[in-house]
Amino acid sequence: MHGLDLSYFTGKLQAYLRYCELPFDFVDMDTAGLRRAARATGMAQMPAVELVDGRWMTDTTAIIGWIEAGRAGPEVTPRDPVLRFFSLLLEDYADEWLWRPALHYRWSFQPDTALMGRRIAAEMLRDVPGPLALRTAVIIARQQRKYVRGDGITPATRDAVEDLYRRTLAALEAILATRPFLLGDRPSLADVGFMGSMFRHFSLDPTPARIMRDTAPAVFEWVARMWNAKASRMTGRALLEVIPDDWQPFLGEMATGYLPYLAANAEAAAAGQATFAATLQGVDWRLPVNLNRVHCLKALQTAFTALPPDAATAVRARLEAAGAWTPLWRFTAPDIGFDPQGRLPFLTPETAWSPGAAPKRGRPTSHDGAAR
Ligand SMILES: N[C@@H](CCC(=O)N[C@@H](CS)C(=O)NCC(=O)O)C(=O)O
Repeated sequence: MHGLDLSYFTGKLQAYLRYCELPFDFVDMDTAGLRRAARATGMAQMPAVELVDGRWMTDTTAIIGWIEAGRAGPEVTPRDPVLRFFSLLLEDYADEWLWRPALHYRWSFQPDTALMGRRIAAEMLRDVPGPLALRTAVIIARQQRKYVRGDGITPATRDAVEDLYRRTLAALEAILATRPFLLGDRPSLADVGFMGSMFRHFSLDPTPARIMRDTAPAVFEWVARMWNAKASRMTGRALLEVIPDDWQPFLGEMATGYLPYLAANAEAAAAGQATFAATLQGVDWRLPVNLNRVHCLKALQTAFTALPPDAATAVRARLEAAGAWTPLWRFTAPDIGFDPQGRLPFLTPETAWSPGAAPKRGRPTSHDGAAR
């Protein structure tokens, strides 16, 4: 696995592979390593997985999906189609909707910015010439431009970003007071999804880590429990058979925040816009169009459409009760030409985008906007 010891999605995939006890070598990316991964997968993002047969994989959700489909039995994906749908939904929500607060805490608070700027400069940018202090300043400026100011975070929206983190901790804390993992006595895809933000960002960056230690010690403990979990020690332990009521706070956030955001983002992408305005949970935002998240909406809509009839009825009823059904379908995700042959996680520069799709400069790594 090529990645970085401080990266959101690298940490998520490491936690999954460790849990499944799939052996891998970890290669710390430098800028040449990122370019090499981009040449192999068509995506300048981490982590990237280089298999022993020479094939490369990108995108943690797709990588986990491919591994789960190829094993004797899935390790974290529930077999029941209703639970599977909601686990995918929660994984996607955790991946994408907690990204903004995770990046905000890392790049808006001085101690976090100084520490992580220096670490990225010394680790990822170790093959870039120039003094460490200059490399640190360059990476801090880039991250703040892209992931703070460029992702709609202003004095007017900042409280909403921080409130989302605190509400998420409170919801997780309540769940973990009653059981060791989010869907029962062993980890599921939902736990893997939340490891992205909770592990490498919120439990380790100084400012959010202090909030976690002070207000959500059970979440702090769960992060370590997930990191140390091994599937071979879980025999006999079960997942719940229905979506628990204590997932309701997340479904509520999806109904009022994440899914309306995905719909507005997809609509703006279809109109060819670079940014869009949206009012979410009473807060006015100006946000960059994110093509990766058009793909996320499409994947969720496709996952629903593929459900067997009984499961579709049950999923719809639960989404309607949470107010999440209407925003899920408010806008049908347009075809943006990403992965036209359905090859994920085995993308290459030739297959990642259909010819004539998004302008080259706007093709996302993953969290890039469409046209910055
Ligand atoms: N959807 C992708 C997201 C990967 C991703 O966004 N990785 C981040 C680091 S955690 C990245 O490479 N960002 C590139 C950048 O900041 O330019 C996945 O699940 O693997």
